[in-house]
Formats: sequence, structure tokens, C-alpha cells
Amino acid sequence: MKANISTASAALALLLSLAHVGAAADKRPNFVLMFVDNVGYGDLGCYGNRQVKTPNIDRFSTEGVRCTDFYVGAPSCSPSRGAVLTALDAAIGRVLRALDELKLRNNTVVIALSDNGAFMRPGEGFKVQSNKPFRGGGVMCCDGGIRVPCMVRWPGRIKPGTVCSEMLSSLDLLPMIVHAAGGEPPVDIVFDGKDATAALTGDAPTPHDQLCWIFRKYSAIRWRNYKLIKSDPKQPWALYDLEKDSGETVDLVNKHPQLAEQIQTRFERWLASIHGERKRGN
Ligand SMILES: [Ca+2]
Repeated sequence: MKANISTASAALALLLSLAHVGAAADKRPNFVLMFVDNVGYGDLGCYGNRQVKTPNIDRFSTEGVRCTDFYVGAPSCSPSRGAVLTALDAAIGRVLRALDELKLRNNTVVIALSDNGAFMRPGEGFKVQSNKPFRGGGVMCCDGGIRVPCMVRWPGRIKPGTVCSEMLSSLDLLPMIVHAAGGEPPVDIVFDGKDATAALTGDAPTPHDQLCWIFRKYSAIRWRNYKLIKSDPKQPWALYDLEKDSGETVDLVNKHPQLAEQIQTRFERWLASIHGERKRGN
């Protein structure tokens, strides 16, 4: 096994989103958003991998905040990202170097995250990947499919070396970027995400009580440190305490049936609310 991320299916995908600041007096920051393709939680050195060498990303992870409880909206590419440009840890290093060379570092927010967990398909070239310590991978709503590496470098706003363990979502990036750019999100559109800046800087807890997912046959909700999940509508729900059992191995439904029911009600309310929005034509 060649322990090099460039040989993994975890080809790096870059989505560069540069919001240029026109006037010199304008202090609004630039943004670079790097969506990395299929990188699992345990794939990067800064997330505990001891085999894959990711020196540029590891260094970058110490320059801002590294998130431990960051989720994407779906465990697969197309719903999770819009466009990609494939190419590695070296490519991220090149982007960061270019920002330094252009003297844009101090006025640029750089966000790097994976678009979904690594795909667990040994025999198809995917076996070098890791979602450790989580279960499952791409196209599943176990944490291995949806909880991903995410790092944000924001000079002057986020202290280097910060680790954020608040539950956050890729849905939070849009409101965060809009606010940081001095704007306000449109009021006639319902955004599931919330500006996560205060959580990233360590000044506030997560803005979310819960995050919910529906993907193919999967349904899942994380409420606080609990995860309620089923892999198929015909299957019963399973309940896990992610704080004690991040690998989702011990089903607590029989031990805490009332808690499971309360969280299930939360999920059903969320589902009804998104169906309601569709019916209203949003
Ligand atoms: Ca992907």
C-alpha cells in the first residue's frame, strides 16, 4: 500500500471561491473555500493518521481552528459540493503559498473541508482511506459518511491552534461567509445553516440543537451528543451516545426508549418542516 494521499481515491478537490475586495480601504476579507473530495475523518495527519503524509494540511490545521464535530449535509458528492478541481495535499500547499506570495494571507479566510467521508470499498483502491474512529463511510449516514475534517484559518479572528468540538455543519459556511463579507443572507429564503463564527472562535456553543439527514434509505439525526439513525425505512431506529461511543457500536434504544422517542419526534418534526417548505414552493 502506497501511503500517499495522491494515490488514494481521496483526490483533492478544490473549489476556489474568491470574493475580491475592490477598494483598498475595504477591510472585508477574501475567501478561499477548499472542498476536498472523499477525505475521511481519519485520513489526515492532523486528525490522527500516522501513515498518510499530509504536511501542508497538518501545518494549516495549526494556523486557525480544527473542527472535531463538523458535519456535511450529505454523505455523497453531488448534494455536498457544486464543482470540483481535482488535485492533492500539494495543491493545498500551493494555494496557501500563493496567498503568502500575493500578501493576501492576513485578509483571507481559508476554509478546507471534505465533501463526504471516505468510501469504504476494499479492492477498488479505496482501502488506504480511513474514517477512524467512526463507523461506515461515503453514502452512509453513520458518522464515517458525514463527519469530516474541517479547518478554518482566519487571521485576526481565530486564534491559531484552536480546536472546536462544537457540532457544526457545512450548511453554516454560507451564512458565515456572507456575514464576514459584510452582507446579510436573503430574508425570503430559509437557511438551515447558521453563522458559526462565534463557535469557531470559542466564544459560543454550537448554534444547533440538532442536525438531520435523509439520504437514500438512511435517516439520521444528531441531537446534542446523541445520534438516532436507521439505515432503511423498514429497519428500527438505533440510538448511540457519540460522546462515549463515537464508533456507533452500542445501540441504546432499549436502554433509553423515551429518549429515543423524543429524538425521533424531533426528526419527524424536521422532516415535516422541510416537506412543508417544498409544498409552499420554496
Ligand atoms: Ca465526494
